[in-house]
This record gives sequence, structure tokens and C-alpha cells, in this order.
Amino acid sequence: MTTPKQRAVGGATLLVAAGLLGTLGGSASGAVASNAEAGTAVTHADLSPLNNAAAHGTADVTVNGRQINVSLDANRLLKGMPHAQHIHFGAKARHECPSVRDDDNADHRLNTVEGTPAYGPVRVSLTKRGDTSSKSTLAVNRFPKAHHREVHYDRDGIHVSRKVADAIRAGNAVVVIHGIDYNGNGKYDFRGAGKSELDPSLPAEATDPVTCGVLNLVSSNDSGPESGGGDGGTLPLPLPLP
Ligand SMILES: [Cu+2]
Repeated sequence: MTTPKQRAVGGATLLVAAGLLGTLGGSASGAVASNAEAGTAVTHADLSPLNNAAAHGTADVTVNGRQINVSLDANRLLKGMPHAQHIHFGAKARHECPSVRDDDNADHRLNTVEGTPAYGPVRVSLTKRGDTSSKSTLAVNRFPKAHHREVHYDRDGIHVSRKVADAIRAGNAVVVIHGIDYNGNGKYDFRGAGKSELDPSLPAEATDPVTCGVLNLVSSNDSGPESGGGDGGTLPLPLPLP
């Protein structure tokens, strides 16, 4: 019988071993993918308001290899309207939510593009059905509507690229929900803030970000080379488990 403490010690030793292998076996990285897909990582985001909105919520994303399960709850959104929601990531982004300092044109609102240096481009569209790639960034008809000003969203088995899976595991991905009623008239309209910078046929109110949170790692049962940075090759590890 293995106690939790023993397992924890074993895991720590494993990390050290994997780190060494990562240093020594740098050239053996070709077959890492199968290892990288072995573990499960649980991540969580607290969604905070943007653009002086009241919207907030939580998002939980579990990564299994290149598949993710997403559970998202948000409230105080614009009632009855669809809200685009995505996982954003950019290798050169800051991996955080934007602040007033990102308001490049000083118009006192953050549009989606102004937030990009903070959270990067759309990588996963959290649609209710069908495509979940960045092609569905503005697939208005397939995003949840905020009945009672709330969104409760669950979707399992969303396929993502290895890069995106790794970014989520590393705590570098950001959940963003869009759609904000600046002028408080209960709908998305052009009088609120003009045209969207993403699609001039849409009001900016439909695409500006309303709440945002970074997905942070909660737990992971990854083992082997993946824990050491994913560069350890496929050599069998000497397992120093008790
Ligand atoms: Cu987005």
C-alpha cells in the first residue's frame, strides 16, 4: 500500500530524474508527444470583469492529451444575448488579462484587439456544438445565450493542438467572454460603441471582452518526461518509487 506521502516523495524524485534526462537527452525529443498525452492536468480560472462590467464567473478546464473538457459558469452578462467565449493564447502574449494600460486609443474601452498583447489570439472557440477552432471566433449562433444573465457551459472532448494543450498546462492560456451592453439598452447596438474592429457588420458591443481569467494549474498527474519539460525522449525512466 502506498500512502499519499510516499507517492508525493516518489513524484518529487521523478521530477528530478526527468529534469536530468531532459538535460542529457535533448536530442531524443522526437517521440515525446505520446508521453505528453499521458497525463491529466486540471486548471481553473476566476473570471474578473473588464470594461467596467459586472460580469464574473469561473472556468475549469481539464486537459487529457490533446483533448480538453471545459466547464464554465458566468453571471451578470447581457440577458438573452449570445456571448462569444474563447480560450486565448499567444506565445508572445503576457498570459494575463488586459488592463486600462492596454487601451491604446484611450477611448476608455478595451476592444478585443487591444487585449491581444495580454491574452493572445483566439485558439479555442467555446461553442455549444460543431467547430471549436479559431474559425468559429464569431460564430454567434453557436455560442451560449445568457438566459437570466447567466451562462452555464459544459463541453467535453474538445480537440486542441499540442501547443494549446501545453499552454493550458503551463498556466499560459486565458479564458475570455465577450459581449457588453455599454449603453444599457438591453441589446448589442451600434450606438453603444460603434462597429466591431473584428467585423464591421457587428456592433463593438457584441465583441468587446466583458470578463476574463487566466487558467492556472490546480493539479496534474503527469509523469515522466512531461514533468521535466517534455524533452526527455522515450527512454524508460528508472522509477525510484517506494
Ligand atoms: Cu475571445
